Amino acid sequence: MSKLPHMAALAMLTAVVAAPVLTLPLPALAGPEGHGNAEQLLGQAAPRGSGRVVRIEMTENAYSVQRVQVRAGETIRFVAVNRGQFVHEFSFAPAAVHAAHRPEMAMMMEHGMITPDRIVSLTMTMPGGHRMDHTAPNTVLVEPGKTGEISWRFTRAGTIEIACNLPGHYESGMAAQLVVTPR
Ligand SMILES: [Cu+2]
Repeated sequence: MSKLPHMAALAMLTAVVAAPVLTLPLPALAGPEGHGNAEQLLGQAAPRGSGRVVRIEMTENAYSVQRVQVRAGETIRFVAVNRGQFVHEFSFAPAAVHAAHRPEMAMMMEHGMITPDRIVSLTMTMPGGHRMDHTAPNTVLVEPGKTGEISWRFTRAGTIEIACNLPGHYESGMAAQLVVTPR
């Protein structure tokens, strides 16, 4: 990946940014690719509000469930309630996709898009025109006291991971298994 001119500008603006973040290839920094594709996500988004409700509470730093099991062919309406003091993410993807997403989340916090207890903006245009965003259909950021939801139609069997990728949260155990059994 070539060094892009705006990355230099970015580095000057944010002297405190950790060096590893700046070495990320550009496509990993934003866009739905950073959150996985339909095959990896075992299905696709369904109309908002549709599906069987699976309710999950979020606190520091844990989900109220360790494992969610659904069946291929089902539409699930995940309702993620934040009962904690800080912003939490409800998102599902293969573990490797989450891992790739975590540096992006750290960068969003470093740039003030997200503070520990507030979502300032889900999109941001960087010097040079590169956009950072957190608007993929398989993830929702939820402020304290609020509820986020995702309706998803599962079409393939598999096991992926529910994770909060805010800095330090996954590392302290904010993850659960999402198992999709065959039809
Ligand atoms: Cu969290």
